[in-house]
Amino acid sequence: MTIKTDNGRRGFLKNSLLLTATGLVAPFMLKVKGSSPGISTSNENVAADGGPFTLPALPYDYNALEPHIDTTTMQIHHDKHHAAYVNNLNKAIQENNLSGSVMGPLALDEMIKNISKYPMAVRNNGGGHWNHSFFWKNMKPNGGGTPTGKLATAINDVFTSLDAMKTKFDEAGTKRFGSGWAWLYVTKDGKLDIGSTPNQDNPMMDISDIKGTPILGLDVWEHAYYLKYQNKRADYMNAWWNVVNWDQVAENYAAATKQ
Ligand code: MN3
Repeated sequence: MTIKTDNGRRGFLKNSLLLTATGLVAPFMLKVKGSSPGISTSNENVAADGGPFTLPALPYDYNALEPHIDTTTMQIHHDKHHAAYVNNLNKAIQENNLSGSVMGPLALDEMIKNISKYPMAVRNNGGGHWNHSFFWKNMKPNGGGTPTGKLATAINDVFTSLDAMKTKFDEAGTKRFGSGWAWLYVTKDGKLDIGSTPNQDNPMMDISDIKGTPILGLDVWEHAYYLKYQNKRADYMNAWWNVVNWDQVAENYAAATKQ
């Protein structure tokens, strides 16, 4: 009986310590919950690890992009791959004592733009976090179709037609050897261009061969398509145009050409 009581006390003390720890990160967790209306519970796992960065919830259900992007791929891609980038970014921030200078999404942008000053783990995982957060918003259920307004005009001016732009974009993605991303981006001169980056790099990074502000990006890592499309990256890219969120791309274009 005595031993049981001791265990009970120890258990109580342990729980109290956990509660204290939870109390310390409570504002952080509340922020996560507030920014993710009713989709994934995986956010809380990431928040529990601590660190300045959190996994954003998908802006739609896992199955929302079927049949073009399958449910299981979306679950693994978001809950495992993107979550791992966030966790490993937080770890890299802690291990390199960078926490004082990194406080949120705006800081992530600044970090990405000056990535040559950071360790490789920050480049890979910070890039992974930025790219995937951007990628989810670039898609939506019943997407596809054609862009309108200034974006449509700019695409026609630079590439002659939407189809010609898609062909160039598809080439950038299929020709990327190994893992990487295809991008439609705005250059410093305010012009549209297309290119690709390796690994988790992107055109905002100061080390990138192509430079500018991304307005549309496609993940061509095998983890993004292998379950449904196996080795057929071109088929995946072709299907992906059916879920592109052109309203979001137009917003990105407006923001990128304002500066
Ligand atoms: Mn990915």
